[in-house]
Amino acid sequence: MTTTDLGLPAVGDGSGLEPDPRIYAEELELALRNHAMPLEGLRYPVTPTGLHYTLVHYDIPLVDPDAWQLTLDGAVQRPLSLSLAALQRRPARTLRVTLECAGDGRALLSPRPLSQPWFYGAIGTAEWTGTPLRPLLDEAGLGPDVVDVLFTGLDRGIEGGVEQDYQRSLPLAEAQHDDALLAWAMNGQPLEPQHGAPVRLIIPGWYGMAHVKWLRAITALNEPFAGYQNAVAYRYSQSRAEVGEAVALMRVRSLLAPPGIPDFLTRMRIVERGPVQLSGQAWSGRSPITRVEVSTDGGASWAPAGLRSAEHPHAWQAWHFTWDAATPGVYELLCRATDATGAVQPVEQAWTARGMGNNMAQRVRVRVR
Ligand SMILES: Nc1nc2c(c(=O)[nH]1)N[C@H]1C(S)=C(S)[C@@H](COP(=O)(O)O)O[C@H]1N2
Ligand SMILES: [Mo]
Repeated sequence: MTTTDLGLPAVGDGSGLEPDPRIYAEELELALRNHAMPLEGLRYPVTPTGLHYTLVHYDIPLVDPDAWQLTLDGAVQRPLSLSLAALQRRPARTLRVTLECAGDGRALLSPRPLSQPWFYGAIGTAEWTGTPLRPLLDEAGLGPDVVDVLFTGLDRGIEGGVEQDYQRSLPLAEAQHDDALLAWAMNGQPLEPQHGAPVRLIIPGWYGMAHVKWLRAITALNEPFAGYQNAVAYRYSQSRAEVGEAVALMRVRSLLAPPGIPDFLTRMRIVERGPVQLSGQAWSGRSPITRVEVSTDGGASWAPAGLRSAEHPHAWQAWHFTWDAATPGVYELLCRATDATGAVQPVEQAWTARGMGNNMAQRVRVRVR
């Protein structure tokens, strides 16, 4: 039997041992450090910064912005070193981008992979301001054999028994994407410590793990990066031993803003009979949302919702639906989105060993009174 970093049984390791269906104290501790967006945050087109989810693998580093330097080196002709002031003198852009943690929904899986136990809401949308990455790569002069660009954070820890700086690479074409930004502001304010101050990468469309925070180095590589976060942690596989496919772009997904009022402990929603206005958001990595459907009978039947067009191509799209809740009783509501590639959210979640890319249709229990 193998164990996780916490000394708890690892899921899907072939040992046949399943974790306790109850949440472990270690998972609760992670959940308190890394908060989700309360789902009422779906009512805002741009998530207020304090409501945006956060995920930090190790510790939030203490960084002096005046002493901070970003290096750009590796397989380049002219290595660069930039201060924050130098970076901020460069052309700036602001992009509205939805970020989602690839592990969102992990705690709904059975057996439950042991990690940050997200249920819903590892999600948020912000206006990110920074300078485009591509001109910097051009200035440094990428070598002819570059295939990957590696982003290194100032945070360090141990994961899967491996001591490491937090590092993620992007394939060259993604690092050269027009909308890849080195961002120093979120919603018009300097980045807060938990969101990567003073500078983080924003790579629209990718799950959260690619948006490296507390950036200290960018390194052009002639070989694909084989570090832990790329090669081991963020994979779709049926066991921890299996390498599987790399986690990359956000899968199509939608969420429902909580209707009515909640019961404090169970979070069951209570609404009055009659027409109920339902609304939410829908998004997909690099593809606009073309359809959102709502079910008010546990998935037996579906009806189309109204959908806002994708004015901000990297941000979620609002949807709305009027439910005629004529008869008192308990109902299960679902919403599911379809994107322009034809990808649809599943109603049942396919299980993976690390609990990544969980995009099944959300279920919300509502009592009509
Ligand atoms: N340096 C560094 N960058 C990081 C992480 C981290 O732990 N260290 N976590 C990643 C993960 S898994 C996610 S989901 C996003 C979360 O970004 P947020 O906390 O600003 O929402 O940051 C990513 N960038
Ligand atoms: Mo994440």
